[in-house]
Amino acid sequence: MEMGLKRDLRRAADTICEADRVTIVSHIDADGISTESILAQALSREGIPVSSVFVRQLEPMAMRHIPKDDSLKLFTDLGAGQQNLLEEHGLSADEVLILDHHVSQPCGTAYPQVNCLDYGVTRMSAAGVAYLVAKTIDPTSTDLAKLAVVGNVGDMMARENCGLVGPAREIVQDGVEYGNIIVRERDLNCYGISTRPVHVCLGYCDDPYIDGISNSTNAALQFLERLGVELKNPQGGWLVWEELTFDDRRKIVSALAQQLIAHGREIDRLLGETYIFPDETERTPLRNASEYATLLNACGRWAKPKVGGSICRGERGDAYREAEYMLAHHRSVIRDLLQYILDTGVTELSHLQYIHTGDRFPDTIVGIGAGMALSKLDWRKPIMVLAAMVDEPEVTKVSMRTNQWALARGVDLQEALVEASAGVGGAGGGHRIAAGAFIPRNTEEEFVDSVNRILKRQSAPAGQDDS
Ligand SMILES: [Mn+2]
Repeated sequence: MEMGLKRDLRRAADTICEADRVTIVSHIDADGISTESILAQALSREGIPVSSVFVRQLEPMAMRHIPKDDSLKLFTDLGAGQQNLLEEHGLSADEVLILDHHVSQPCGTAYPQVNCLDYGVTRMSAAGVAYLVAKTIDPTSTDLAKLAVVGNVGDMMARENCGLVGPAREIVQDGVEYGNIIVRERDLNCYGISTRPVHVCLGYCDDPYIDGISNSTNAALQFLERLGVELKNPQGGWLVWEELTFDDRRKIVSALAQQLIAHGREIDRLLGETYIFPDETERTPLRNASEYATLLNACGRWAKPKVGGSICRGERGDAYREAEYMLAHHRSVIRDLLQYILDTGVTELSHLQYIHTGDRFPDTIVGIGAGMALSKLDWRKPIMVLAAMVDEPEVTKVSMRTNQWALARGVDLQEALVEASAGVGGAGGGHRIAAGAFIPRNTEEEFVDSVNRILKRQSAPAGQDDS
């Protein structure tokens, strides 16, 4: 590991261990929830009193949830980009510690921070940083690596390379050695390997897009039946991918590869690493990292991050049942949103496509819908979804998504939204591939045009005048 990162981790561990009590302020997504759980458990084991606050994002309205007391405020999966807000809130450098993986925006106060981006680690999330801090506090806490893998996968850190890489991959190894993670290398790169019948799993798979299979569970079933693999258990129930024999999995994968090649598509995204948790019940969403992350995201989306936190701490009773219910609800609302976007259609500009969903869907889920819709629309153009916020009628929430293809051509949504929102008196942030903003409602048109102009500038070849 990079020496500077190691030094920052040691410093963070010392700061935490010297604290009389700690308040964790974390984000409500899978990464933020698993991060909070890793740290809360690590601190409890050291006998340090800890309480937690979850926020949708660190913005002025959210600051009132942060207690004015003498506890160490541990900002996790957020904070790096909002240091001026901490300063405005009157927090001093010695009562704050930031553990984050988002782009840092320093301010007058030098807040201590561990940020993997500072060391060129772009494929690790806050849960990875939190785990490394926990392991620095107590090297035997490798049982928590599993939650770090959930957070990393939940934050799409395994997407680009079809598996975790760098320090995030080293964390996987800790879990393998502890015994609560099994790595399947070159496994099917498809969501739902532990809970969905195989044809459903394949029918919903769109990365890679498999002609004649993606978007049709019926066609997927016929495809599988032709291969003569065993799809049902002796009781007549559908097997899930994880339960298929090695030979049947291999037979299906090679047939899928042939199908991709026959349609002139790349096969490089067909296989990926999957992370299975042998200590969890089979055929549940807790059984692998990506489904576990989705379960936690569902808790966050319905504003119940602490339910997710209980699950991360091992609760398998009421909290688990409640999360399962939210997961089912979550999927159906996202399906409705996706269908709404496809039915209504987007407005196309030269360098982006957008749609306004009004107040039909919770603003917290429009980003997910945007990402899903992109693969079914013109995937070359980034998609923007604008949504009204029920509790703040003067504000519009903006979510944007793009893909690796556009990133390779210079697109940077984070930059575009930060710049365009600043121009209309709003605020934006995120990542190159997925970003969001809050803007005054009466600036929507101007904002959309401005983002389009910035995207045009970004995709122009260097040196060429794009005027
Ligand atoms: Mn994160």
